[in-house]
Amino acid sequence: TRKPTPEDRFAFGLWTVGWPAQDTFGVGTRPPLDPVETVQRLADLGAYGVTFHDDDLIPFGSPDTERDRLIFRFKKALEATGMVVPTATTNLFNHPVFKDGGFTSNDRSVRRFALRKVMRNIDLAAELGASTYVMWGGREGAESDAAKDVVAALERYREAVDTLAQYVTEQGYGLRFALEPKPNEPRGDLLLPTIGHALGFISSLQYSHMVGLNPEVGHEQMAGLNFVHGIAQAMWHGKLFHIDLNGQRSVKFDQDLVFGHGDLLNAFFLVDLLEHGPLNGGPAYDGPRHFDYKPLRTEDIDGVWASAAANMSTYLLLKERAAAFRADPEVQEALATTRVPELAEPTLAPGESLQDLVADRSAYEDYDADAVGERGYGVVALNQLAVEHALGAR
Ligand code: 3MF
Ligand code: MG
Ligand code: MG
Ligand code: MG
Repeated sequence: TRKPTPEDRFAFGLWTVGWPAQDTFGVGTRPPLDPVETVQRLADLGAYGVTFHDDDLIPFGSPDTERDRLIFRFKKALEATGMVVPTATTNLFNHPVFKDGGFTSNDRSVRRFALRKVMRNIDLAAELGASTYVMWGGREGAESDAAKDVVAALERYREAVDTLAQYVTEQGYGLRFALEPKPNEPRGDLLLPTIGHALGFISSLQYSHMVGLNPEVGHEQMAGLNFVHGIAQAMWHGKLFHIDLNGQRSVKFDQDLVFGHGDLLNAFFLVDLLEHGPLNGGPAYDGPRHFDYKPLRTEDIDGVWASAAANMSTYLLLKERAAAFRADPEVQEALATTRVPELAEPTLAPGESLQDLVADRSAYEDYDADAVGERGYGVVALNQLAVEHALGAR
């Protein structure tokens, strides 16, 4: 195992370790956790940050005096431990009022209530020094194609995000938004189901410069997608503002397993990409390493803290393995064989015009496509080197 330090910038949502493990088929198996205890325990384990939905910290409908009291003791725990709040978010999915959505409910009064609920927690997020505000549209979706005008819903979603960005701008808060895509669950189909859908949506915003993504490992994998590819595209757009790390075993219900307890090899390449940036150079990820997982329902409270530690240890172990992979001269050689560095070369030469390309007989008329088609890329050998590094065999 590896023990983290605050410099590793590991963060957890209050709702992760605090999940009492109720599910669709059974009641909770653990008592609720006090957020103050969570902050202390996570600090002891070496995390640097804690994140929350408004309702994780202040139960829905609490009177103002109770709200003030809960915030006060949470702040004291942060001060005592040195823990930070890098990110906050809003619960727009638990209360029955949101059963048809928050920003995209057919009921206009619900949409207005949702906006005000978010604004209120944005004020708290700014006060606590958060720099990212996450928005996961848990109830933004439908089960029936008859009951939701998806085009109108997207228009309302856009209105909501732009209105909140305007609010942040006018208040002078140093916050950016990170949208979290998910294909389904709890709704039958969710809006902004994947990284790609969300990127397209962001480009339609008036405040698009303030809005990026908070992709979650399991969410893309629930859609059968390659998470590393999704993260690479988010990076390419400059939109990887935040990340939710966890594990998922294939296309099924949202498992929220410990990081690395799903597709371990994809997790290895993910850590490599986050820590080192793309193979041919480019910025690494510099945000919090945030875990959004659920301790298994089988676990007692000791198992909860063991699972929190497991997330961080697995990340650090993969980070070590990824560093060894990058530093290995055999890997560098294998990368050259597969022509990975060549992909960084522009397809047209510097200064080459379109006319030059059309006139270049070596590019087409004299090109020996059959000979090039016969050549192998050595991908399996390279991949095996990665597997051996991931297994600690090199
Ligand atoms: C659900 C999620 C959410 C979001 C959270 C913060 C409850 O699958 O992943 O966790 O991450 O709302 O954005
Ligand atoms: Mg999940
Ligand atoms: Mg999440
Ligand atoms: Mg999730």
